Amino acid sequence: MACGNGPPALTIRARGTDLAFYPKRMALSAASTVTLTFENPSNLPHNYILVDGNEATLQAVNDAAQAAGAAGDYIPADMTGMYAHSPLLQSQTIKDFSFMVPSAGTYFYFCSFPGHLAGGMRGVLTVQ
Ligand SMILES: [Cu+2]
Repeated sequence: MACGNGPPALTIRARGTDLAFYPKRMALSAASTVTLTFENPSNLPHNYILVDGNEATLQAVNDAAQAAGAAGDYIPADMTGMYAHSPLLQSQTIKDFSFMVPSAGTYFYFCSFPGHLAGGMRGVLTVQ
């Protein structure tokens, strides 16, 4: 979790064939830039998309991601409802990405690779 001195840094992981993020819950401070290290030692491609804490937004962004398709790495070109996203990580890769933490509130993150949201690959970010 982000605390103490220095820029906040967090690690998120996928595992094996699980359709899940570890951790499933994260907490950050508002108005900071965070660097997230995404480790994907699993057997599947994954990404991380941060959206507002609204189920309808989550589903709409996931629908847009499916429309973007493999050619778009399942990431909508239109950032509507999105606060940040990682690149698509192939199996056995690690990537860092940075983003500005949004204002205080509850946000959802999920993987838009086909079938992964339906499989439960999602989590909750709390910003204080
Ligand atoms: Cu995934």
